[in-house]
Order: sequence, then C-alpha cells, then structure tokens
Amino acid sequence: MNQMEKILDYFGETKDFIDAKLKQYMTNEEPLLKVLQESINYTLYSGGKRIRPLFCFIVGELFDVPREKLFSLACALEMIHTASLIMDDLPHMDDARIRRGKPANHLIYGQDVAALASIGLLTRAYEVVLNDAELPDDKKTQVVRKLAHVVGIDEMVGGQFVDLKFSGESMEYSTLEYIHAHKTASLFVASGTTAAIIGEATDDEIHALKTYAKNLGFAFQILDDLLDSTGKIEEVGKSLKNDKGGFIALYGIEKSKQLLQEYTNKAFEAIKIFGDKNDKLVALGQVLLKRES
Ligand code: GRG
Repeated sequence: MNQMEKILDYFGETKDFIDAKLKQYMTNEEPLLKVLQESINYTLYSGGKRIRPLFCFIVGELFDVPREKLFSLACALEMIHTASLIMDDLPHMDDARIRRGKPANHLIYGQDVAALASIGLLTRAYEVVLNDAELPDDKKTQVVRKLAHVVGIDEMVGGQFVDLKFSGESMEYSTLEYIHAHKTASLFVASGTTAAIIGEATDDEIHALKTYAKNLGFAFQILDDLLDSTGKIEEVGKSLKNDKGGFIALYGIEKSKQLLQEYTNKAFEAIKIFGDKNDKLVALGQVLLKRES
C-alpha cells in the first residue's frame, strides 16, 4: 500500500468512526419524534465526505491530542455543517431540490420538519461539546465561543445573507470573496482552529492552519463553481446553480482553473511549517480538490 492509499484508508476508517459517534450523540428514542429523527438522519447519513471532522482529527494528531478529546468537537462540526445544508436548501434560501444525489430534506419531510431538523442539529452541536467530560472547562469555553462565532452574523449567517441578497452577474470580486470566506471557508477554518486550541497550538501554528483552511476553502469553492458550470446534475449530486455570479461568471473557466491552482498552492505553502507531519493535511487537500461532487 503506498502512502496515498494508506491515508485514504485512514480517511475511510475515520469517516466510519465519526458516523458511529454521530449516532451516539444525535439519536433520540422518543416515539413522538420519530419523523423528526428520520429527517435528521436523512441528511446526516446521506454520504457527506466528513471533511470538517477529518480536518479536526488531523489537526489533533499534529499536536498529539488523544482522539477521545476530539469526539464531541468533530461531531459538532458535522452537525453544524449538516444544519447549514438543510437550511441552505430551503425554498426561501437557495431553493435547491437535490442534495448528495437525493431529494433535499424539505422535499421529503416538509419545510417545517426540515427547519426543525436544522435547528435541532445546530443546538445539539453546542450541547455535545459542553457536556464532554474529556474537555476542561476553559477549553470548552474557547471552543464554544468559536463555534458560536462561526455560525453567527460575522461568518456563516453573514455569508449566506450576502449570497442571497448581493450575488449576481455584476458582483464585484470583493463581494464574491466575502461570500466564500464567510459562507464556506469559515467553518473549515473553525474546524482546524478549534482542534488546535484543544492541542495547545502556538499562534504561528494556528495562523498556518487558518491560512491553509481559508485558501483550501476558496479553492474548494472555485471547484464547486466549475462543477456547477461544467458538471452534469447526476455527477455532481446537487442542484446545479449555473450561477450568474461565481468565479466562472467573473473570470471564465480557464482563469478560474488557474485561480484554483493558486489558492491550492497557498494552502500547501502555509502548512510547510509542520514539516513531515503535514502529509495528511496535504492528502486532505488533494482529495478535496480531486472530487467530482
Ligand atoms: C448553521 C443552520 C446554520 C445556518 C448558517 C444557511 C447558512 C447560515 C449558511 C449556508 C452555508 C453553506 C450551505 C455553505 C456551503 C458550504 C459547502 C461548500 C458545502 C458542501 O460541502 P461538502 O462538499 O459537502 O463538504 P458534503 O456533502 O461532503 O458534506
């Protein structure tokens, strides 16, 4: 098995492991809530790549954090991500009909149930971190503060708002950058920095992880736009936007591909400070940027 195969194996095992932990944290046995639980499960276990928990565990390894100290955080990140996808797809938001190759949550369970599933996932994310006996109180406070910040108006909610209200053909690059930095890259960044806080990382190390995650977030989004503009719905597995805005509308396909490479290079450059220990971060970036969905 070569190095890449070994890392892919590790990613696969970690994903299975995260699924098992999510079931533990996010299952409710109350019979009256059966349909709500089904709606949550429908999106939580529908083939997400688990990138954010993976990133969290990889950062934990960099700082020799025992895995059990990261279980709740890794799951909280995936819960926040899943909550945001369900909400994003709602008709009054992005009005998407397909997510991960299947009908969006609200098309199966209704908008009322989907909205509650989203809020249920979001709030449980904070609860699992705060209830985690493995984490000292000072770390919990720092982590929860970051998780609250990343969802709020300064990050994801703000990014979503600007996306809904200001994206379009004549959008300036600064607006596009705002949207992607806040809507997408922010949760990548938080996944690395919260794990780094638990790992007692230095400011320089946290800065390197932020730079990596932010640039990877941008690269990821450009790829998303490229897939939206060139992909087929069956391959991409979600509603294609064929956006009026986005990198492709602003720069065209060739220049967007070039930007994708530039952001990727910046991401990989930043993590050189970790020396040989950065192999899994490099592999995560490579896997992300080779994706077709
Ligand atoms: C947190 C409830 C809540 C709201 C915040 C709705 C909203 C405000 C923000 C939307 C954020 C959003 C949906 C950003 C898109 C991020 C993105 C690129 C998603 C795709 O990520 P992948 O490829 O997805 O990791 P998988 O399917 O692998 O999980």
